[in-house]
Amino acid sequence: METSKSNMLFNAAQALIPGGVNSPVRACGSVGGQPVFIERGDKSRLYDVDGNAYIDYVLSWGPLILGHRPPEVIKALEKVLETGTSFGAPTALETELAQLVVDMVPSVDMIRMVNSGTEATMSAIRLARGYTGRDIIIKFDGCYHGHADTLLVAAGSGVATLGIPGSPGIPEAVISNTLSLPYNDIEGFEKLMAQKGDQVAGVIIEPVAGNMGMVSPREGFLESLREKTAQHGSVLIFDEVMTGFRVGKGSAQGYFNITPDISCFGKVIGGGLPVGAYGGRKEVMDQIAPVGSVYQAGTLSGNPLAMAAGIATLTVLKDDAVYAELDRKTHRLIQGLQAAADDAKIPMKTGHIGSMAGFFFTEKDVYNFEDAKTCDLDRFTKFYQGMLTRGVYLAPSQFEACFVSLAHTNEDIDTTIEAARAAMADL
Ligand code: HOZ
Repeated sequence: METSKSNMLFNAAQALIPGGVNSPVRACGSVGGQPVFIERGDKSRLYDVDGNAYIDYVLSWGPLILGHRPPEVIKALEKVLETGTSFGAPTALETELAQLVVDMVPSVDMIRMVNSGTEATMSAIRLARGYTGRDIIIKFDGCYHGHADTLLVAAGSGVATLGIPGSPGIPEAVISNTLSLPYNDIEGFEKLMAQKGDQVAGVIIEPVAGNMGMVSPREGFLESLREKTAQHGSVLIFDEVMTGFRVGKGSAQGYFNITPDISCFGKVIGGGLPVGAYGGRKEVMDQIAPVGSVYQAGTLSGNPLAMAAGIATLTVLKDDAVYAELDRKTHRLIQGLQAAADDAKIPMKTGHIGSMAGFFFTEKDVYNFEDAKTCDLDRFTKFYQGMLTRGVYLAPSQFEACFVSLAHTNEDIDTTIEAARAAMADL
């Protein structure tokens, strides 16, 4: 595969940007080789600077549920560009996007726009602590809620990819009130809540974990979080940055029929532009400045370009038929990958909820981060490289998820499965 231009650009980037990237996982360190530099995207495809084309299952790590350059989003951005790019003052677009979210997520009465998933979860934690007057936060090993100090404890995604326990630069005092338990550990959670529940400000969870590979909640797990937080007056925070508007029209909370107190969004809600958001009941959100005294701010929060992209995206997603199509395509992909592994007698566990998917090279079911870490990471690396050279772009880490867009065709899916069959022959 020709990569000389990518290699040249990567060398130049490394002289100026740590690791040559603006976010660690895309350096491809854990899967060997070097990142390809992208020239453009269109529909389901990425095209790199050396002319290689790829069927894209990263989709900018989830935001591009309509695919690259969907006409609805491009048209909305062109319209805003006729009036400006940012004003630092309210616009009707912010209210329009807020209304779309409130209409699609019944647990959300009010919502605050920010610029990333990290900002959304960081603000949600501060809100939970301000609303309850308590300090303790419970999270779950392998969940990644962005890189805010208080949440970089036993985190997934890039922290897991790089194999680092947390991060230097975070004082022990800052994380002493962050307690982390194994994902799906109902007994451990209920024991901890029995001991400390009345001191717990909030419990934050990825309702479907997507940053340790894709790991689904066991039956009763989310229900236990809801029951015990309500019992002890703690705030239940669903980090739906990845699952929001991805696993279904009502997000994961609609899929599992659980009502959190605060929801965090990102990725899809921005349609490819930088948007994060957090929302919940009015009683809780009224604690946020300027109404309440829990402070959070952002120069580019509610940026009109980002709002327009989010509005255009969610407007398409209001149609139930869209989710049926996304689910059908993703099911076709996952079924095909599983059949390919079974025929090649390669132990592989696959799964999807809506158009969020994942796979592990293992014969055991994966219920938590420890299970995920014991999967065959060498085989993942070989599969990743085998798929890349065959024109299929997967997340360069076992500890990420895959995504399908509305732009993916049956032919794309079938081509992917053929590539997987060929790549598995080399495993
Ligand atoms: N948080 C991103 C995926 N879950 C990581 C993206 C990157 O490091 O490039």
